[in-house]
Amino acid sequence: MRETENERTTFAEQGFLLRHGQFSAAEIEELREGAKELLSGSEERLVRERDGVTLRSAYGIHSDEAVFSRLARSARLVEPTRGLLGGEVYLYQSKLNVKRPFVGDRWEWHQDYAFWRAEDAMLAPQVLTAAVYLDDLDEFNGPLVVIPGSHRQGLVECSPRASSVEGDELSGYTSASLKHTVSREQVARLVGRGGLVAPKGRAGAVLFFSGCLVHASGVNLSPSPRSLALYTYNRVDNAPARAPRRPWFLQGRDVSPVEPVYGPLTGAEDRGAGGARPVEVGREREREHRGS
Ligand SMILES: O=C(O)CCC(=O)C(=O)O
Repeated sequence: MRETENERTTFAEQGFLLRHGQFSAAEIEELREGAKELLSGSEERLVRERDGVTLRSAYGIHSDEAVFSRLARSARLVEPTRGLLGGEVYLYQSKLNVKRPFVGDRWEWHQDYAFWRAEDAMLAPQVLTAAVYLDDLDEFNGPLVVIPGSHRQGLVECSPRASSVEGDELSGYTSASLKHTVSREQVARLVGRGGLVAPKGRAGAVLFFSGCLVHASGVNLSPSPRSLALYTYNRVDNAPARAPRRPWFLQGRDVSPVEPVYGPLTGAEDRGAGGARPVEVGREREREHRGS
C-alpha cells in the first residue's frame, strides 16, 4: 500500500501518480450508491452546472455518508499521501465531481494551490489530492488532463477573476468559471515542455496529484457518466496560521493527523476501528458556520 521508491520519483518528477485497481467492484458499487445520497444532500454544499439544474459537485462528502467517511481515512489513500508529502496529513477538502452524460461541463486550466494560497493563506504546496475513479475514465467522458512536470514551476502567475456569478463568491471556486486560472500563454509554454496526459483508468483507480500541478478537464461528450471522489490532504505542519475565512467544506478545520483505516470499505471489517463513523467535526463546523 505504501508508495515505492519508483512511485516517489514519478510523483516528484511528474507531479502525479496513477494507481490502478485500488478499490474493488463491491467497494465501487457501495460508493456509487452513497454518491446518490450525497447528491440529494445539503443544498448549501451542492453545485450545479450553468443550466442551474444539472448536478456538478457535492462538497464536504466525508461528513455525510459513512462510506465516503471511511474512504477519507482509507489507508489506500492516506499511506501513499503521507509518503509522497513526507509527513502526517489532515483532510483539507473533500468533494464529489460528477459529469453527467453529454452535459458534464469543463474545469478550466488551474493549479489548486493558487486557491489555497490566495484564499486560505496556506503556507506551501505540501498538499495533494487523491482522486478516486468511481467510473471508468476514458478520452471521451471528460477525464482530468494534466501537464506533467508543471508543478515544478511552483505557482504560475494568474490574475484572479471577479466573482463569476454576482453575489456568489463560492462560484469562483466551484463552477466552470474559476477565479484563479492559468493563462493560455502559460499553458502553451508548459505544454511545450511537458506535453499533455489524460490519466485514464477503470473505476477503482486512484490519481494522486500535486497541489501545484497545472490541470483541467473537458466536457463529457459521451453517453457515460464520469464521477470522481476527490480528497485533498495537507501536511499537518503546513496548516494555515490565519483564522479560516471560507466555509469548512472548502477549508478543513480539524488539523489533527488522519489515522489510516485498513481493510475493505464495505462490510463490517473496518467498522470496529471507527471506520463507519462519519467525521463529526465537519458537522460541528457547519453549525458554527451557520451561527446556530
Ligand atoms: O473533476 C474534474 O474534472 C476536475 C476537478 C479539478 O480540477 C479540481 O478539483 O481541482
